[in-house]
Amino acid sequence: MGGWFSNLFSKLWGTKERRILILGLDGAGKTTILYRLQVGEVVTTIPTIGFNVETVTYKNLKFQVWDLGGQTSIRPYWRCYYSNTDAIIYVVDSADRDRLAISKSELVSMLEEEELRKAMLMVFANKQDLEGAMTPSEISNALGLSALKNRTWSIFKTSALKGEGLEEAMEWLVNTLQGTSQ
Ligand code: G3D
Ligand code: MG
Repeated sequence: MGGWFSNLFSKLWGTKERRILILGLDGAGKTTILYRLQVGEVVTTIPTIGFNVETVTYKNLKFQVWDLGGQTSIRPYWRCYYSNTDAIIYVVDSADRDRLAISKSELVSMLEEEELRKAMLMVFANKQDLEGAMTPSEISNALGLSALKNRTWSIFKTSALKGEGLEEAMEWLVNTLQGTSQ
């Protein structure tokens, strides 16, 4: 069990389930992040419609991961996973300039979902270790984050590969979730 994780998240232990979605285009680094949390077994399920959902559950926390983008026909099925989401971690490959526009449109359509109205948003500008990686402010501008209305959000620079930036980001998550407790 990752020591930093349980120390950090201990503030949130309780009976209330906390649901965190980790989303973004394929290749952004979501699965790597999930494993980096080192909170236990990652369980992969393939709902009948055919998209992989990776889940890690630890105490009252549940992290769920799937890839956005690609087939639009499966989109309605994502809704099954949206209810009671506390936070969305939106992962962007900071070196993938070509797909940033697609990443933005996926983010925008996801945030339109009624069931995600209250979920806070954390954007991970991932792969900061790569040469030519865009800065968080470039990514923030490209995603139009400053235009978000009625949404608690923040952006973090991370390198899931090197394990950098994840703890700081998770600290923000815990503190912000704590502020919305009961
Ligand atoms: P996904 O789950 O979002 O689809 P993955 O993405 O976690 O599978 O990561 C896709 C590839 O990017 C993997 O490489 C992974 O090692 C790499 N990756 C993830 N995070 C980082 C990062 O911060 N920096 C760098 N340089 N690479 C990263 P492979 O080679 O296994 O496909
Ligand atoms: Mg993956």
